Amino acid sequence: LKQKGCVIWITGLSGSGKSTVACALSQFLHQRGKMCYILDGDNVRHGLNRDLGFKAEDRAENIRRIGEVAKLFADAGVICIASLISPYRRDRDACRALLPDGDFIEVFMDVPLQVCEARDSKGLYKLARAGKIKGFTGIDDPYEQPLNCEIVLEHKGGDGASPCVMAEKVVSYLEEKGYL
Ligand code: GGZ
Repeated sequence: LKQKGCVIWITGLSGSGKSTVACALSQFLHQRGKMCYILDGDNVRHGLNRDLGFKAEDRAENIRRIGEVAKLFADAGVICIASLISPYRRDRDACRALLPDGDFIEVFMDVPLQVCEARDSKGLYKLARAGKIKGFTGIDDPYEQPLNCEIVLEHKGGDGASPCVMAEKVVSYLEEKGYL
């Protein structure tokens, strides 16, 4: 009996917590004996996508390739978690169109820019504000938030929503839809 694969596509600003939620989610899925695999933009850019930068056409190609690879994983029955900024709606929609209805689950990290910027774990926002990185998403490059995504993970002040709580919300969705 083949397990049912799908793609969990996590989109949001740099520093919004995509990778952290992806990691927590993959741990929950492993605990349940489900095969899953994380395709993280930042990691894939070191290998498969090392020829790509951050102009719109390069981001589009980064997203396209990750979408195609994610589809292969889903075809193989794996839950593939893709976490990348994927700032353009049309690029995300093109990935959605690769998969059968329901198998592309778009998750929006709804975290205000100010919160991401205050975290600035890699110091990239500071560099972008100083003009040392050009075309940084949210600063001088666009981010188009989803209009009709399957799941919204909202930032709440204080200890409102930890990465684990957010990942559990995705797990519940997968249960509800019969992927778990
Ligand atoms: C956005 C950039 C940029 C620019 C470098 N704009 O927080 P991070 O550091 O670790 O993750 C970001 C990563 C974005 O790669 P993605 O593949 O997710 O982007 S996209 O989906 O738009 O193709 C950030 C770092 O790379 N980074 N320059 N100009 N983020």
